[in-house]
Amino acid sequence: MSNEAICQALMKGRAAEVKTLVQQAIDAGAKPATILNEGLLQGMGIIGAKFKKNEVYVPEVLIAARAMKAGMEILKPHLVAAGVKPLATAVIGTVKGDLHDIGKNLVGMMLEGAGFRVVDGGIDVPPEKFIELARTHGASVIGVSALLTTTMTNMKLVVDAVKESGIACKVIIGGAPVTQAYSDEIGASGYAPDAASAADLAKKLCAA
Ligand code: B1M
Repeated sequence: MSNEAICQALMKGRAAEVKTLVQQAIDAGAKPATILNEGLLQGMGIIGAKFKKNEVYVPEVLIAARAMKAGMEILKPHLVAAGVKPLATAVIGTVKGDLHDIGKNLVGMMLEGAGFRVVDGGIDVPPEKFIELARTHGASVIGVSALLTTTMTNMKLVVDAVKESGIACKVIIGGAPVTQAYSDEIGASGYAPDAASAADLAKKLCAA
């Protein structure tokens, strides 16, 4: 019951309520992993699915993600104490030369909502920084965003750098000018049209 309440409050973006409900669930002896999976991740998963179908929009996703963050602040120490590990680590960033970060941030939130640990490299990220972050943090996935037709070509440099480095890391790409055909052309592991699909794709690639 309390996980359902957490899920509903998260979907409505009620950060303070999510915090209180998570604390109450912990005090009542609920397992941290259950609160995470059946409360927070469940709610974020539903928001992601609705976002894909255009049933909710960017502002709703942002406030739901903020509520998720608020709940995670309370839950994180309990997850660590219980030895609950994230699904995998994803490094994200906007490609070199590109300063747009709103879509990239959404991708990060959806990945976190799907259970990933996210390392955000920020904007204007050169290929060697993606590699360094992936190595340092043991990432399984690198997510690259591009919003400009003039910078999307730099995505190939990231794909090539990953191949040359020998790290076992999938590269997924996205952003307004990016297409599946472009992903195929540059040899990326996959393309996603929106942030929720990016999280689904990352999960699929990590499971494979
Ligand atoms: Co810029 N800009 N901008 N801009 N800007 C666009 C992209 C543009 C289409 C506007 C236009 O002309 N109509 C145009 C690009 C044209 C082109 O290349 N074909 C453009 C331009 C030209 C420029 C400048 C060159 C303008 C100038 O200075 N002359 C300049 C470039 C700066 C640079 O990057 N070097 C520039 C600057 C800026 C601002 C700084 C002012 C600002 C960015 C602020 C910021 O990001 N913090 C800005 C903005 C806001 C935009 C528009 C208006 C909105 C972009 C956005 O945030 N959309 C944009 C026009 C538009 O798109 N309508 C435009 C919302 C966001 C949620 O969508 O990022 O597409 P998006 O993310 C989507 C999907 O693409 C996907 O998921 C999200 C949805 O779920 N997705 C991924 C994104 N990353 C993904 C990664 C994945 C998977 C999916 O896997 C890893």
